[in-house]
Order: sequence, then C-alpha cells, then structure tokens
Amino acid sequence: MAGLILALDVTDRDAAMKIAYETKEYLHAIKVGWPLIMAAGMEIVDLLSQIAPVICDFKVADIPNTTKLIVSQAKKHGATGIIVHGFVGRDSLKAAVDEAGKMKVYVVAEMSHPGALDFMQKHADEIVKMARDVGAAGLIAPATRPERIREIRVLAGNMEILSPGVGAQGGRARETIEAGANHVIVGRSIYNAQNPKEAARAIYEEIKLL
Ligand code: OMP
Repeated sequence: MAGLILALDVTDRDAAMKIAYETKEYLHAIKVGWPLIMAAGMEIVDLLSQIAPVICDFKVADIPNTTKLIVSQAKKHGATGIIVHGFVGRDSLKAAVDEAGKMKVYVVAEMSHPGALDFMQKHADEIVKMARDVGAAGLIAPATRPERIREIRVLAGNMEILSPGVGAQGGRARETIEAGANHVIVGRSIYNAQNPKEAARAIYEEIKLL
C-alpha cells in the first residue's frame, strides 16, 4: 500500500508536535531533517517516534567512520530509517548499512530540484546499483521527474522508493506512485496548509489504494 511521509521541516518544537498529532492517522512515517533538529534537538526524534515511525533525513555524506557514528546516533534516538547520500561511494554506504542493523538506510539516488541535473543525474543509475549491492533498504528518487522514477524502479528491484517533490515542487502524488514509488514525501503542502490534517488526508486518499 502506498503511503504518505510527512517532511516535518518546521523550526518550532511545539508546532512540529501539533502537526504530527493532527496528521498522524494519515502518515506512514515522519521525516525529520536539519531544520527541526537544529531548532529542537535530537530529543524531537524520541518524541515524534511515539507518534509515528521517524526517518532521520541527515543526508549523510562522509567517510565511513563518521557515517557510522551518525547512523548510530539516529538509532539511539529511535529512528526507524536514515537518509544518506550515495555519491560518497561504496565504503561509506556499506558502513551505514552495517551500522544500521534493523533501521532502514535510504540512499539518495537523484534529487528532485533542478540542480540535480548539473551533476547527480549522470550518476544516479550507478548509485542505485551500488545501493542495491550493499543491501540498502531503499532509495530517494524525484517526484518531479516521474520518468526517472520509472527508470530507477527497473534498476531498484524490490528496494523501496521514497519520492519527495510532490506539491510545492510540482510533482503529483498519484503520478509518482504510478511511476513506481512506494511512498511520497510531502512537506510544505501539508505543514503550511491552513488545515494540515485535511491536506494530509487528501494526499492519503489519493494514493492509499494504489
Ligand atoms: P516539500 O518540497 O516542502 O514538500 O519538502 C520536500 C522534502 O523532501 C524536504 O524535506 C526536502 O529536504 C526533501 N527532499 C527533497 O525535496 N528532494 C530530494 O531530492 C530529497 C529530499 C529528501 O531526501 O527527503
């Protein structure tokens, strides 16, 4: 079943908790990244984990040892997933997967913004193959380019594909799932909506049977 992952990029702890509570019945997971971590500290991961599974979006891009230390911190705070960059290479990716244990490692294959065409897209397919080789659980692929999700899906086998870029960046939820993503990641269209619960419900309803 396709699911909705909330990108909770707000910079206020109470606002984050409120939106998480309001939308939780429609969420597959909550993605927490640097904006909220820097505002509220790592404890926010522990708190949100009581509401829904938390994916730490740390886009880790470092040497294997530092990668391992970061992954271990995310695990310690109860995250069920972590996002790492793929371009850093096989040894760093492997370090992430080895340290993660049951926590899922999602590898950024190709980003959703236009700048991804400058460098990233050229190597995205190789990153997908490498992520699969090292046993990563999933990939990040762009909802802004459903045709790329389709291509990445073929290379990805059974790996999960999470796709950001729905709503504010122009991608569409149904089209993203139909192209081969398992779940959509949505931020601004939900947390900036007048009624975040209703915004989350609408996306959930659009994709839940796909
Ligand atoms: P909205 O554009 O507000 O829906 O947010 C998208 C979320 O997905 C943000 O948290 C981004 O940091 C994240 N994201 C992308 O937008 N594009 C990517 O290629 C990768 C990510 C990500 O790794 O989550």
